[in-house]
Amino acid sequence: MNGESSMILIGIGTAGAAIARGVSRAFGGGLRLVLADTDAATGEAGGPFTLLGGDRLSGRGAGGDVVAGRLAAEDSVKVLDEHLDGVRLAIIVTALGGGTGGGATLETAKHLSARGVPSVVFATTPFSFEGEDRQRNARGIMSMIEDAANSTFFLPLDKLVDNVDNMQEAMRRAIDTVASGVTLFWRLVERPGYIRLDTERLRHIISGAGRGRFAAVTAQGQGRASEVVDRLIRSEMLATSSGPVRSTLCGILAGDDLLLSEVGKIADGVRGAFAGLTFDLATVNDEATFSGRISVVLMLFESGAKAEDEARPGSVMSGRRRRTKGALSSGPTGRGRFKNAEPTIWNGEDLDIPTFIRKNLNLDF
Ligand SMILES: Nc1nc2c(ncn2[C@@H]2O[C@H](COP(=O)(O)OP(=O)(O)OP(=O)(O)O)[C@@H](O)[C@H]2O)c(=O)[nH]1
Ligand SMILES: [Mg+2]
Repeated sequence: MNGESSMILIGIGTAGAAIARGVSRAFGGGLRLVLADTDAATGEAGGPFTLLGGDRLSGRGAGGDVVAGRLAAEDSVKVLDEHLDGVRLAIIVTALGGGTGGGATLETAKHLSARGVPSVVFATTPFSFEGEDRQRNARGIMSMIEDAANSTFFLPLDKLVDNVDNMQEAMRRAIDTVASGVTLFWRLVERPGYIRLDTERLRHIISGAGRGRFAAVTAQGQGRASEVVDRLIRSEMLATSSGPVRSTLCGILAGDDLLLSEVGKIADGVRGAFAGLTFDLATVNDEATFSGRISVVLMLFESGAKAEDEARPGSVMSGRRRRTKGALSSGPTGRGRFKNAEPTIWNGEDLDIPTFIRKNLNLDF
């Protein structure tokens, strides 16, 4: 674990902790990590662990009861504080549907906000085959989490794992997808590439971003820049719209061979298809991991940046977000005809999966 990092990954609930553990492994342990669950068994699977609601639930989990998960976290969320020294950005990873993932994520995001630590939540939502109760659990808590956190990405498992009703595959996909989003934030904050996004600007984007959608695609070889744009336009993950696009954050992760013409092609293609009111572009250079390949992480946010007074350093991450849904946007275009397109498989590999996961590489920071 890297105690110097200003970013922490918090995995909440049983599946949330498993996803966070997988993401952390993809980083070769270079990420601050804490896992929190009401189920003591989660702690036995490894990683720094905090038991929530010990007195109330005796380490047996919330049994699918969101209220129990919330109360458990209310009792004990402060125990996370010992992990928060020097933290400037918290990424919460969870799986909605059970009691802890939803309830404890809400309380954790509120607690972080009270401490002035911005939070980005990546949360899977249940498969439809899991049934109405779990869907209801998830739906009931989503907007509350959205209000408490600075940015939220809800990732429907049905879409993450199209045509595969297998939990192992779902877990792998969830890990890969969240890992690519976490990679972008981590690198932008700690090791930016030659097109930098000022850290204050990043904090500003995150602070008022609201609900977002994101997708990550990877391609290599000649034409890789056009290919990533094509595949982003086709991405089911970006097509789930509950509101117009307000701001767009595009991160290009690549090795030393990244050409400026490729950056231009990707920026133009993405801007053309997913125009929002603001468009931010950044590159992350990592020769060891991305050599020969380009990975593009695209985040579309439906709310705007905060009002300027809320965006001042020192106040940027506290206070309530100004809701700007429905405001000015040209919205996403051009996905309709690609809606049912298959993912591109190259040499037997699904290039949607981040390289460092497919190649089982550790990111060495
Ligand atoms: N990707 C993936 N998702 C899973 C897996 N197991 C459960 N989930 C998802 O995670 C959701 C939440 O389940 P859990 O993590 O067991 O619930 P919890 O947050 O621990 O809550 P309680 O057990 O009620 O305390 C489920 O509704 C599923 O959608 C898995 O093996 N892989
Ligand atoms: Mg559980």
